[in-house]
Formats: sequence, C-alpha cells, structure tokens
Amino acid sequence: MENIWIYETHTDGYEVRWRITDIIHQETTPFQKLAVVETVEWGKALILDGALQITEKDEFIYHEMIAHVAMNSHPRPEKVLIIGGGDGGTLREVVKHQCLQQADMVEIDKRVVEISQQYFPQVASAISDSRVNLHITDGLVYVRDTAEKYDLVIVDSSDPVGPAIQLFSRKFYEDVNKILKEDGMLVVQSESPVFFTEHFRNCFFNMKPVFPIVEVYLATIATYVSGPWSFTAGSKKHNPRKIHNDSPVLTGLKYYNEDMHQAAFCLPQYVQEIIR
Ligand code: AG3
Repeated sequence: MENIWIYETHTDGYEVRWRITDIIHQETTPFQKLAVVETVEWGKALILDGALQITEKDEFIYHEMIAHVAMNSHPRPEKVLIIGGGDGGTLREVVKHQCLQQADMVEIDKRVVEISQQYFPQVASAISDSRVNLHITDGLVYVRDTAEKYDLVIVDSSDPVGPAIQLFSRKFYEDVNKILKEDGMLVVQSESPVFFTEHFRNCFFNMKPVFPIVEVYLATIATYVSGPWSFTAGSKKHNPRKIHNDSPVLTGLKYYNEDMHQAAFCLPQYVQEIIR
C-alpha cells in the first residue's frame, strides 16, 4: 500500500491529502462512517465521515486546549460533563486534575469508544478511570433530561453536519445552562474561523444571549483544516481568560501552559470582526 492517498474534502475547491500505509479498520456504524488509518506523517488517525478527528502526533494540542483552559479558570471543577469526545482524549486531560470527583461522558456512538480503546489506547486510557461514567446516548437528550448539575460542560463534537448540528444551537446552550451550577462554565469546539466561518459565528451568537460571559480562544491544530481552530466558552461567573488562583497549573503537559492560556484569547482582527 505504498502509494495510497486519502483525501479530506473541505470545500468544492479545497482538499487535503494524506499518504497512508494501511487502512487498519473501516466500518459503517449506525451513526457514521468510521476509519482508522496509518498515516506516513502523523501516526494513526481516526476519521469520521471523511473528517479527520485525531492523529497520534498532534491530538494533544486539541485535547489539552479544550480541557485545561476551563479546568484552570474554574476555581474547583469537581463535576464535569463531556458531550461527544468518544475517543477519550478530552477525558484524559480532565482526569489529570486532582480536584475532579466525577466525569460523565456522553457519546452517541459506542463504536467510537470501542475502536479508540482498541487502536488509540494512549488517548482512551482514562475511560476506565474510577471517577468516570460513560453514557452511550444522544447528548441532546442527556442534557435535556438529566437531574445532575455540573461545574463544567465540554462539548467535544464533530463538525456540525448531521446529528451534531443541534449541538451548536441556542436551544442546546439553554439546556446546558440549566444543568450548570450557579458558577458553571461551558466550553465547545467551535470549528475553523477560516473554513467554517458561519458555524463559528453561529456558535458565538447562539451562546451570547444565554451566558453573561462568552469568550473565544484559538489554538493551532496542525492537522485540522487551515490551522487555527476555535473554542468558545460560555460562563456564568468566572472569567475564562483568567487562571484562577485556586487551580494549580499542571506540569508535564505538551501544549498548555500559563502563557498559552493568556495568548489563546488574543484574536486576530479578522476573527474579532466575525463575532462583532
Ligand atoms: N472533534 C472535532 C473535530 C473537527 C475536525 N473537523 C474536520 N477535520 N473537518 C475532535 C474530537 C477529538 N476528541
């Protein structure tokens, strides 16, 4: 399989290709097409419906940034809910915080969890942590119906096409607001401001009426479309930009540190204008 190239199509006029040496696994689950491939440059990669989700080499950037910004700006995140994130990478970062008592992960597709445990054990490692409860169900329904209250909700979804569309809606953010404690926080991956400008904008303006504080931050994720990737935080009380004194910053991470926390909220002019 020396010269097999796979293509990730972003728009009518732009696609990225990857040389792979092996298709390790391929299946159609009840929810999506799932593939694990061995790439030449980035190690193993997980692909859902043709969109690259993680590679072994750079998944740390996305997972550290979706988790630690909020975990460090909330004074004591003890109870955390992750919507999506079935590969376990976000969970792996969340459980690194000693204050964490309970992490619930709600993933719609159990095959994503099983395949990640099988082929990405270093990403999925925390799924078996004793503080973790895994719910295989629709995140929209879970958030609407649960009686639990959380310090932090993290939405680690795929692109807003198909079932994930509702995860970017105002109604969903209102439901999340109800299951957050009075000083709770929400963080969502909000897509590429370059390639998915409308999704990024909608996310911000759907969250804005629901939370008193809404802030956007960026990270450069090498293998995602265009590089800069956005995250949007909605908060009831604590400022997501500020590392809270009570939260000791973890050591031994590979991307996140205090400087990156501050820097991530500095937005280029074109991004500021999208959300003006
Ligand atoms: N979730 C966000 C992936 C978005 C990638 N989009 C794309 N390549 N078009 C990643 C899940 C990791 N836990």
